[in-house]
Amino acid sequence: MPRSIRVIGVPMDLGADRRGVDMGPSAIRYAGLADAFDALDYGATDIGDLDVVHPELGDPDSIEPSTGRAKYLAEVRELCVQLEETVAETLADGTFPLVLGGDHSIAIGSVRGSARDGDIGVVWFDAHGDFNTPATTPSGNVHGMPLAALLGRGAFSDVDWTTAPINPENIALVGVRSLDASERKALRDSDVTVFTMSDIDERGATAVTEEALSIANAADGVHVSLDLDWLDPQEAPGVGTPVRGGVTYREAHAAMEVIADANLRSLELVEVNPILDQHNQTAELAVELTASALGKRIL
Ligand code: HAR
Ligand code: MN
Ligand code: MN
Ligand code: MN
Repeated sequence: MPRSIRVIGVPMDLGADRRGVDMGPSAIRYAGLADAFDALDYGATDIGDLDVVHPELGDPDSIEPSTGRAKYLAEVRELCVQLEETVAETLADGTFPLVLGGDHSIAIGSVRGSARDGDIGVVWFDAHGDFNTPATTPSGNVHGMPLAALLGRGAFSDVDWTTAPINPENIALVGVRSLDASERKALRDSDVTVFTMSDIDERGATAVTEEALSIANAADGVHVSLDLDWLDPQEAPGVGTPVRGGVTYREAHAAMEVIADANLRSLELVEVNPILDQHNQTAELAVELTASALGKRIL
C-alpha cells in the first residue's frame, strides 16, 4: 500500500437508530490517529468531514423503496455518492483511503469507490451480517443492509447507486454472532463466506483471518470494513448495537496483524459511538487496531 494516507471523516448516523455515531470521526481523531501515523512513518492528510444532513433536517421517509422500508434513504444516498467519489479520487491520486464513520451504511460509498477502478475483495469484520434488504429489515435502518446492497440485493431505487462490481466469492464476513432469520437464509443462499465467532473459537483469529484474506484476494487488493461491534462489548462498549461474545483485545490485534501482510487497498472504521463509550476507549481501540493493520509491530 502507498505510504501516504488520506483520512476521510463521515459523521453519519442516519443509517442507525441511535444518535451518537456521527461523533465517531472526532472521537477517533481525538484518540490520537495522527500520532499513530507519525510513529509508523506514514504521511497522512486529513481532509476533514464530508457533509451529512442532520437528522432533524432530513426525512426518514424521504424515498419509499419499491418494497419495504429504508429510513433516510435519500440522505444516505447523497452521502454515499459523495463518499464514493472521494474514495475513488483518493486512490486515483495514489493515496490510501482511510474512512472514519459513522454508521455502517457508509460502506456502500466506500466499497463502490474502492471497486471503481479495480478488481477487489472485501473482508467485513462485524457481529452482524448487514445482509438485510428494505424488504427484510426488522428496523428500517440502512446500516443493517450495506453488504446486501453492494451485491445488488434489494430494490433501493431506480438509479443504481448501491451495487459494486465485486464477486461474492471474494467476500468474507468475520466474527458474526447476530443474524436475523432472513439474513441467515440469504447468506446461506449466497456465495459470501461467513466465519462466525464459533469458527474463531475453534480455529483462532489468525487462521480465520488468513482464510478470509485468501478468499478476498482479488487482483487489486482488499477493502477492509471494520465494524467496532465485532469486538466484545467489554473491550468496545462505545458502539450502537453491542452483542456479547465478540473477539478479545488480543484476538482483534492478531487479526489486524494478518491484515498488515495483505494487499490492503482501503480501510474503514465504523459504528464508534462516543455517547455510549467509556473514556473514549472504543475510539482508542480503533486507532490501535488501525496501527496494527498498517504494520505496527512490538519489536
Ligand atoms: N440486523 C439488525 C437490523 O438489520 C441490526 C443491524 C445491525 N447494526 C449494525 N450493523 N451495527 O453491523 O436492523
Ligand atoms: Mn456493520
Ligand atoms: Mn455490527
Ligand atoms: Mn476477481
